[in-house]
Amino acid sequence: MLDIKAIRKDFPILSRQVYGKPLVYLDNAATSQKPTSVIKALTEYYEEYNSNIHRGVHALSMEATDRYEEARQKCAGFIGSPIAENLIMVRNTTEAINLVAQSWAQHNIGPGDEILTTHMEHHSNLVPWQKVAKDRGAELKFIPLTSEQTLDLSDLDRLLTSRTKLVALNHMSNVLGTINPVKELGQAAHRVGARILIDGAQSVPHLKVDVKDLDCDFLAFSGHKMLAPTGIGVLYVKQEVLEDMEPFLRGGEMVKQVWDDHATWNDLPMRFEAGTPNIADAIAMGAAIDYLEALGMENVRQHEISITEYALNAFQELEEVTVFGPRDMSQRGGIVSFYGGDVHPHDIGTMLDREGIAIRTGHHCAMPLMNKLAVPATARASFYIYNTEEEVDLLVSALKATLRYFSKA
Ligand code: C6P
Repeated sequence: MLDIKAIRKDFPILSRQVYGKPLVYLDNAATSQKPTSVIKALTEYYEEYNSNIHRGVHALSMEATDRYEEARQKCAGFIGSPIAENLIMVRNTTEAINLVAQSWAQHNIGPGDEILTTHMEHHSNLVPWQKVAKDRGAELKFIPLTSEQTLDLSDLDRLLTSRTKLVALNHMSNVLGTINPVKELGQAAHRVGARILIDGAQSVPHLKVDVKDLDCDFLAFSGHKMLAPTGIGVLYVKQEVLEDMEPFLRGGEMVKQVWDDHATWNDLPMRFEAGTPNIADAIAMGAAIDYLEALGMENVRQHEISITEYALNAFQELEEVTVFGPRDMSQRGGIVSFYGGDVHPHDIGTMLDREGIAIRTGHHCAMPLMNKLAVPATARASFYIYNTEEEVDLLVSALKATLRYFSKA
């Protein structure tokens, strides 16, 4: 069990007010808030040992290098990778997926090959594959959705064939909260000789994700959704695949030797980290992982199951509201997207904001999914370790007042 009261004290921003009301922050799927320990890790770096890494012989540089590599180790431990060198530090999930598209897919996917994805992807895990398919003469295929907005795998044998070279899907949908069976899909992909990329942007912050257990080829995630600063993320790549990848960006740090007309590549993972990396934010991500590990990811998940169930029950009172995603909590995370009848999600978001309640509204960078759901946009509340049932009550009563207001308008 999480001690939510104690946790809330670690997040300075949670004590601020918005329009004179206590902040109710329910936009965690967009980005999470940061605890004091993460903010402190950032200031400590700049105040005490700011310097470039992997190239200095002076004390500050060696200290910063050690802390940066320690952060990589912590990220590796967090996702169950026995080897830290299999992790490439990037800016975010989007960059991680683009790295795979450029460095692996452009060289391993050819004419007539297929990439299998789903109708519930964030644009970050769709648009790069559209480009690969176009450049390489390959075809994009989609696993359809069931009426409960889970993946419909009934036709998987037809969709996944010897032509499939990559299965790319999210572990948890940022709109529906649906948790996808990525382990089973990985096994199915491997049976036909395909690789699997898991977009872990919404799962790694909220569930125990273990790359060995999932046996995935690629896992991408962002620090900013899991208590770390913006501008830092991770791409995990299975060893045998990593060795087969071309560099992404070219320049300093990623080379071993350079001549006038050619160069050789540095060891892994530096080969994929050209230029000065985001040192401060990587170190602060290490602090974020320490924080989550101390809570225990099982406890994080349990808390989110409990608060999401509470929210789903409370939403049943709102007859005019459609809630998306599966009802079974074993198949969903702490994301509740909804559509309030005749009231546009942006109006709902604006009215809730006046009550100090931060939710996200819009297409959530998942336009093809909006088309499937036949809505222009949704409103979305998303929970994390510091959210309480009282905050869900505030959300529901503000939502009731909003719907009442618009029904009179
Ligand atoms: N979703 C949301 O509000 P970046 O922006 O690169 O850190 O993450 C991209 C991304 C990729 N996949 C999934 C499943 C995601 O949810 C996101 C980010 C945020 O839903 C911002 S659009």
